[in-house]
This record gives sequence, structure tokens and C-alpha cells, in this order.
Amino acid sequence: MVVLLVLTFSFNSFACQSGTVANLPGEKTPGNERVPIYGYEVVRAWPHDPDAFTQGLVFHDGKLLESTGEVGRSSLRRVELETGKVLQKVDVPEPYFAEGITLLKGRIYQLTWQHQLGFSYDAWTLDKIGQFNYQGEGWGLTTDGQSLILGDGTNRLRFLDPDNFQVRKTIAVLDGSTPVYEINELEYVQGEIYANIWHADRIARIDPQTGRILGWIDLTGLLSRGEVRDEEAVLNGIAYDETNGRLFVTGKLWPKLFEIRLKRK
Ligand SMILES: [Ca+2]
Repeated sequence: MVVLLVLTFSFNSFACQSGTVANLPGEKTPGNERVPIYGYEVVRAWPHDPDAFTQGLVFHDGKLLESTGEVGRSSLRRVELETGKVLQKVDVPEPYFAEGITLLKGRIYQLTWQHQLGFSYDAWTLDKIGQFNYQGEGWGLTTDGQSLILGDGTNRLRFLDPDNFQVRKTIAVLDGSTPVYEINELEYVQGEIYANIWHADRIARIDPQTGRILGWIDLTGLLSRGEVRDEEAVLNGIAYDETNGRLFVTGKLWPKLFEIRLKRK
């Protein structure tokens, strides 16, 4: 009984610290449940620009849209899946460090890391059509078709109204009762949010309603040792081809991009 009270108390305290959190404390006893772990099999591997510091990845109309980071090297690109060839590129000027992207209603939204400024583009031409502000850092971005879902490197995901960028709701991502920090690139996949975790070989599967971790995808060994040297060349970049149910993953400065299929471990 005491343990239960302590757990409930800490869970509630956490939710309060995070502002308006949509999680429902007490709905389930947090903590002791083991979430499923998934492995993978590689369906196909394709070339990927090894100079692309991947921060955002989206599949659209048979091509990939990719956002690359680092000051002076940031960009938005349209990339041919099969060859990795950059078909179109818009440079993001200094001092901005580009981060996550998503596509909603014909517009691409792109975050920047620390400038609290995002850019929007026409998805067909990549013409820049606007900019917007948000609080805190910008890391990953995706959409459920209604809101922009923004990660800031903590365990919070904020749902923004794409018309005025006001926060509609915030969820705290928890694995049982443990906050999952440094949530990076995001992808909305069949009613779940898939998320890279910075410097981890794992993708989190997150319930968009509660923030609860529904499963982990273990991608250990996807890229062979020695294929990248940079310490920051970590797994980052998830895209989903909704029409054909294909899941793509890559990493920062990775020479390859993979289509993978999940296997329950
Ligand atoms: Ca993505």
C-alpha cells in the first residue's frame, strides 16, 4: 500500500512539473509492466548522403524529404529513395541549425534547434512560405494529421495548432514510471509516435494519447561497425510510406538508408 501511494505521488508530481500534461495518472499502475521489444529485418538498403546530418525525414509522393542540421550546412532536401540522389535542396542560412520536419496539408514545417523559430515551405516546390515561433528547443517534429507534434529534447511532446502554433496539449513520455528523455526524430505510424532517442540504437513506440511507451524497437547492428566514424553519427531519421506500409530508417552521416520490417522478440 505504501509503495502504491509513493508511486502515485511521484507520478502526479512529475505530471505537475511538466505543465498541462494529458497523461492520466492512476489509469494504470505505472512501473512494473514490461513493454514489448521488437527486432528488425532489413528489407532493402539504399545509398544515403554521408554528409547529411539527418534531423528530419518524411516520405512523400514516392520521394524522401530530409532536413539536415549543423550551422552553415543545414538544408531541406527532396531525395530519390532508390539512389540517395538529392533532387532539390534549399539551404537554411546561418545562424540556424535545422531540425525536425513534417508535412501537413501541403506544407512542410521545419524546426531549428535553439532559435525558437521554424520555417514552412510548399511541399511541391520547396518555396519558403512562412515562419513561426515556439518556446524552447526544437528537436523532432511529426503530425497526427491535426496537430504538429514537437519534441524539445526532454521527455515532453507538445501538440501545436498548425494555424497559430498554440499548444493544444502536452504529453510526458514515460516507460512505466520512468521518463524517457532526449526524444529526437519522430514519425507518426498507424496511430503511434515512433521516436529516435538521441545516442541510442532504439526507437520508442509512444501512445499519442497517454505518452506511455508501447514498445521498443532494437536496431542494434543495423549499420556495421566501421561504416561511420563520427561520434555524432547516430541513428536518427524515421519515415513511413503510408500507402505501401514501408518503414524507413537512417542516421546522421550514415552512408545507407534502410527499409526495415519489425519482428517481435
Ligand atoms: Ca520523421
